[in-house]
Amino acid sequence: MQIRVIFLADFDYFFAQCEELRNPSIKDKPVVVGVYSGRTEDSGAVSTSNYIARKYGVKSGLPLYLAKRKLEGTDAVFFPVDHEYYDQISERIMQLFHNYSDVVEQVSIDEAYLDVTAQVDSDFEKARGYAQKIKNNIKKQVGISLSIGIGPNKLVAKIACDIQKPDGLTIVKPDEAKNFLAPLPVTRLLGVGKKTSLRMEQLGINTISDLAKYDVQRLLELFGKVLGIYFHNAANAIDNDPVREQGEQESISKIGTLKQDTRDLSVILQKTDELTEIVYKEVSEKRLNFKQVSIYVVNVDLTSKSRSISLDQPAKDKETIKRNVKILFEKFLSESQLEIRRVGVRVAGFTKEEQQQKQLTSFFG
Ligand code: DGT
Ligand code: CA
Ligand code: CA
Repeated sequence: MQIRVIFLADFDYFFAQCEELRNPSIKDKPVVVGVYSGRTEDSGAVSTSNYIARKYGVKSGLPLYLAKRKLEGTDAVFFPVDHEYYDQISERIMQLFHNYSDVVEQVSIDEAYLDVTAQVDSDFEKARGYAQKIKNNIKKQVGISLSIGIGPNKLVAKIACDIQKPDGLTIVKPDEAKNFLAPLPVTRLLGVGKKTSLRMEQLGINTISDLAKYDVQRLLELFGKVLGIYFHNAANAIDNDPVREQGEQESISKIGTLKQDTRDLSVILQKTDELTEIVYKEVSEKRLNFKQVSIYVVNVDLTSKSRSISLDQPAKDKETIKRNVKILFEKFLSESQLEIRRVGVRVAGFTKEEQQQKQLTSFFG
């Protein structure tokens, strides 16, 4: 198999850097971009801040009144989010990325994967120069600095990018990938949230290397087949997910085989919960909202059926998927006599989370 070279490009302190771009005089000051909820003058939270403000402990999510307090006595400047303007800049950079790769997968307003395997002939040394060229050109043409992580797959590229920011360039070659991940905490892996990491901690799994060494069979028993395999592969720096061009994707789905043919709802839901975890991981990574939840069923006689629910409102949370999957299966089982062999979970009808935010903030003025 050909060695892939994947870039993850992430724009530095993005919203705050956009504000610096149109007000160059604030560059040496703490800069805070906030979502003002509108109730009182300072109610709301920090969306992002530049690296000077971060030195004072002002980061995403911090209540604005606390940010003001921490920055008292400095010449800090505060801005309300201006999604339209950030979108324009984001789009210009995403367009430029297409000059450097045939496959650009935008994952959020300030992040994209580029598959540059062909452009650098699978050569990681060439990749370094190529990434530097992209960084320089974006800086020159748009005025925005960004960080790039380079790896043999999306998983490694993404984590590499986080290592050095801002204006970073981090390369992890295929033969270094496993060692690179080894000392990091398991929470660095997508899909390992608070609950999962606590459970892993109880099993003595703290670092990615602990997870990589953990008995696969046990992992499958503990987390189910789908998640177990994902955790094992991820910890071993294995990720075959291709970089997908934007707009290609209309749905995200996952299918699995039940341990035995059954009509037992709780057994079925145990499986679909596992599948939902994987589907949700991708949905949240891409910051998508969905408007449709579906199930897919393969019966013992190998006939297949699907059922869907359209949501009243776009949703983005795991519970909405699980709740609707349950409703769909309850109904399906009441209508069919056959035992079930395979089940699937699918979400579709995507909108981007940022578009939603834009509607919200424009509502608040
Ligand atoms: P970085 O990448 O660490 O240099 O800094 P950012 O600000 O680019 O952080 P990132 O990449 O996580 O997020 C990209 C943009 O998304 C950021 O500029 C503002 C927005 N954002 C991130 N976290 C939050 C949050 O907790 N609340 C809100 N409202 N917006 C956020
Ligand atoms: Ca960023
Ligand atoms: Ca980002």
